[in-house]
Amino acid sequence: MSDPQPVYLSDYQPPAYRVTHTELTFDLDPAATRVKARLLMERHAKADANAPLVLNGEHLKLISLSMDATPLNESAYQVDAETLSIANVPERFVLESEVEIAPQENTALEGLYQSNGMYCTQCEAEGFRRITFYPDRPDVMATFKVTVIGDQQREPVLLANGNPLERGELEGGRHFVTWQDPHPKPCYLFALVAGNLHRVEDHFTTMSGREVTLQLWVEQENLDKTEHAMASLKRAMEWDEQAYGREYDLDLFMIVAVNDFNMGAMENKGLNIFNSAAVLTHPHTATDAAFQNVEGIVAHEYFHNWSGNRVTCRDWFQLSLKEGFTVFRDQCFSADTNSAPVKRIQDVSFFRTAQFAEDAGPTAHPIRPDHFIEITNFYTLTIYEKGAEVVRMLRNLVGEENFRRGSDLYFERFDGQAVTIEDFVGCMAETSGEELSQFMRWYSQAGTPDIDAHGEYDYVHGEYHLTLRQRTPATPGQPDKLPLHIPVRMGLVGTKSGQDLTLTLNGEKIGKDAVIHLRDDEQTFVFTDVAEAPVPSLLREFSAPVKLHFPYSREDLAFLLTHDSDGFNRWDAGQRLALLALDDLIAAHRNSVEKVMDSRVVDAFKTLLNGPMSDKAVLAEMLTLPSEAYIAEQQPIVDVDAIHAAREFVRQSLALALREEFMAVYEANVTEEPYAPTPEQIAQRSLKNVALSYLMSIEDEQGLVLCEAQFSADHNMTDVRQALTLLVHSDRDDLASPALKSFGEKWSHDPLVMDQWFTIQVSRPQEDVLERVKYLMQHPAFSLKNPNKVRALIGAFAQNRVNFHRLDGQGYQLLADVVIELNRLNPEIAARLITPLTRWQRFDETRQALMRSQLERIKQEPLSSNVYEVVEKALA
Ligand code: 0A1
Ligand code: ZN
Repeated sequence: MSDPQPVYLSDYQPPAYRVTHTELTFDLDPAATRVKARLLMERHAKADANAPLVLNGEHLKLISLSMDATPLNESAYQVDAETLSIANVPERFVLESEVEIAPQENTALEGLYQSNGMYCTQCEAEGFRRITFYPDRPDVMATFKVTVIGDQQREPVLLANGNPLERGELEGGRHFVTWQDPHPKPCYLFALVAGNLHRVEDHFTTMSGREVTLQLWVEQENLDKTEHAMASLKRAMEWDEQAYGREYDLDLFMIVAVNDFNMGAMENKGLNIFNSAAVLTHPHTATDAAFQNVEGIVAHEYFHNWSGNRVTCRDWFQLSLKEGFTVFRDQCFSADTNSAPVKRIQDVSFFRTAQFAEDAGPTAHPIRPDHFIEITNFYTLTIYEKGAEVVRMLRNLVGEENFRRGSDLYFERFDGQAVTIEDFVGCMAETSGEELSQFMRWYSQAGTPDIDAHGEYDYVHGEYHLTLRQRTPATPGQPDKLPLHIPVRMGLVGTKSGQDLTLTLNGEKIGKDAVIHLRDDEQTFVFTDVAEAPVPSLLREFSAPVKLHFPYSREDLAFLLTHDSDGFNRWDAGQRLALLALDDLIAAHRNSVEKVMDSRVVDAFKTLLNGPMSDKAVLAEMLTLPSEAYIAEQQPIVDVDAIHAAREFVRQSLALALREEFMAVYEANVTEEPYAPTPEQIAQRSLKNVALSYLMSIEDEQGLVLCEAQFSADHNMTDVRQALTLLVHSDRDDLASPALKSFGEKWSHDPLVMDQWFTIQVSRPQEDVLERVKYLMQHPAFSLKNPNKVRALIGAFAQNRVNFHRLDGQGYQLLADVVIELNRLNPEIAARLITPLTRWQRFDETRQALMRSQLERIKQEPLSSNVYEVVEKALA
């Protein structure tokens, strides 16, 4: 708790001793679980013969310790708060220990803890050291044999990684199961679950014809919420065989749902543990977005079996090696399974809002950081999502075929090993022959590159000159940046023909849609044989994670919106057009000038609404305005009230001008079909619900009737939630209050639905939200110990921009109060929750001072290393 010190990548040393085989016995008890460990250990060939053995261990009560069956007396070893050291050890030895731990006291949810009375574990990144003394680092890989002993009544189900080997009854109503995992693994992939669980079972035949049993373990009342996750798992298994040639490698694959979990899910070998929110679905309790999220997370964890488990990370600085690659894999899977353009639009839209903000703030870090205090603070959008963007660029640079050959080589060459990002990129370089050394800078430089683009059409020579200039802003600890290798996918769209023109660069025809490579600070690309004046379509499909600035006129954007052959850029043109209009309105609001709606935006929307409805999912995205958070990202100083007012004005103007169109779209997309999470149905619902939200923005009488009817029809959660949200976010409390009440009563038994009930209420724009948050914190369904509840209520409130940023500072104060309390209970969640306060530089001086004073107040507390690291950076 005092002045925690950072670890540096440059200090990496291979372990002096490794564990070749690990045997564990757990005698479960909520207050005093006994853990016996038997470790077969040997000195690393290159290690000094006098190197002491140093094991990690925290919050452990040591009961006994012996080496090669001889008990060690107390002078032979040393124990402090974090380690156990033994000065003299032979080259090979068997170390046996017994420790006591208290799962019921564990509110940090790292190591072995209890959730709803059931035992479960979370060991990534450094949680195993709370279970037993061990070299808790990913480059120590061992086979495991684990015996779990529990009470037959309370814990009829006893699970661990691998295959069950033996089971039996013991005295005193106890029983045991022994599990064996033949695949060497680092201890962060260890898992144990014990409790009164129920299962659904299915089977999968792998490409080589092996039968795998698939089990989903849940509490009894959730048995009817497992179908979609199971179906998603089977699709993911098949996809990984086809797309990457990867087959599952055990006879059993298990997923367990737990209510108390810090993150989404965890890829423990053969025994994935999931936050119940990331696995349970039912048409009446989960929205389309939740269904899609579950599919993606189930796939993500499954894909880790190869990208993460069979081939793992040498050290935690390499985290993006497994996470960036696996996110990229799950993105491609979801794109193949659902609507590819919509998946890309949604991913990029989220990325440009949240990751860009992270990259521009005080906690900005490279995809491969070079130091950290607390690794759990680095499970970030940069490591995950930017890491995935970099893998995507790599695939586009080397081409799909070389990428597949590169990944085959990577999995084959490094199977069973703990490796680095260089090993991964090296395989891609090897199979493609590409020079990737400049590209590697993406991994070490933080910050989002700005690209200033400028184009000129030379009528006389029929040439188009495109100049691109790149600059990556300074980030903490990195004042100067080198130029990156940036692939820019592009086309030139002829203003007469409305078609992509053939691109000729340096005398060579490169197609109508091509990638140009920006490597220098500034480069000019001269396209010849350009027969008509074009509008450039740049960074198609978001080919690099950069901010692209081009001085498009509104006419250019309206043109691209209808003519660009790239669906992603059509959507982006619409967003840019809306942003230009929003800019004017924000300025008008600030200057107290009357707001006037840009007719070009109305015309563009009208064209969309009257155009072909062939891709409803994309259309729904195109009709959605940039979020307040994304608009804020574009402003030099964020004015939350002006942004909110401007966006509402645009919504209402569009609704007034296009009321008939929205009404028609709504009616054309109502269906009585039974709910299914199919791309077709999801697209219809999104379009219908976007239309409804416009109608409700003007509290249109007919819209209100439709909204109430949609709520009462109770057809599926997507429709019910949207209707309830629109009612609650409207000024019609007379309609909203009874709806909220009946919903809350109906679902009081279902924690995942109650999470939604909390979120809907605290994200409304009205001024009473702060009081509501305080009131709801006392609600019996709320608990600070449950991360989902904290996210649903407090996290959602901090995203409510007009209310969180109240000028009296009470929003900030409430968040700081919660952070201070959570710092004791669950440091990992506490550290994540601070994020909105760390962005103080983006606001006006009054708010800056208020936000900083709350950070200072947090800093006065005795802090966990997690919270300490974030607050230090935020105030630096
Ligand atoms: N590896 C998991 C994410 C995860 C990380 C840390 C956790 O606890 C501290 C839990 C899960 C994934 O990528 O899904
Ligand atoms: Zn992951």
